[in-house]
Amino acid sequence: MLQLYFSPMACSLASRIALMEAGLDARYHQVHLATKSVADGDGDFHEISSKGAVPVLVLENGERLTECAAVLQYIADLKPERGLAPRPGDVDRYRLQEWLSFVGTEIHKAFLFPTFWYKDDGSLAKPRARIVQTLSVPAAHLKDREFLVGDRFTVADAHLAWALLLLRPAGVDVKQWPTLAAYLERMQARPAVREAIATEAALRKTVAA
Ligand SMILES: N[C@@H](CCC(=O)N[C@@H](CS)C(=O)NCC(=O)O)C(=O)O
Repeated sequence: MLQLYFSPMACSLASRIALMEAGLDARYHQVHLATKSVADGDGDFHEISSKGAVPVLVLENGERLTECAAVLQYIADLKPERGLAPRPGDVDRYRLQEWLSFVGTEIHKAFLFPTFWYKDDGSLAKPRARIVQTLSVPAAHLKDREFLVGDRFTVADAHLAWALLLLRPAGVDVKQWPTLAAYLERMQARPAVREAIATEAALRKTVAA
């Protein structure tokens, strides 16, 4: 069975959403990122991945895959009939990679990561200013589209929906982009997305308690 190392509401949530949208069972291992420990294992998360970051997907053959973009596409390709990624060779497959890269670098690493990991000593002013311009890109793209790529839900939507969910705790109101607010609502109305978020939000509360 596939196994996913995750931390509640971290970027690994997109992988949980993808697994659920694909209808794939997995064993989930919760990681405490601050201490790099695995809740149900022998403890040291660095023994699972030298990167010390989630997601880590353990494949059926025991290989480990990291990086949201790779993990999400791998999951999508396990169940091509679900249409979670366009087929390789289709130009939309590269559109999908374009969005996965954009979310992972321009939104996650440029804004969410520093906001959650570093103290605001003034150094967050530039990322905060830039995120407004960054988010105007998917906002414009989604003006008359339901999904990021093509006309159906893909793993790129799982990735963006996760990033948008974290805007509020990061102090940014998604409502300033009505198309993004409406998109996030649509994504959250999907049963798999709703269930994945509810599961991790509950775990997050337990961790915080
Ligand atoms: N480039 C990686 C970034 C993964 C990442 O930064 N994950 C965060 C959680 S959202 C993490 O585990 N951070 C812990 C750390 O970097 O120490 C990816 O796209 O998967």
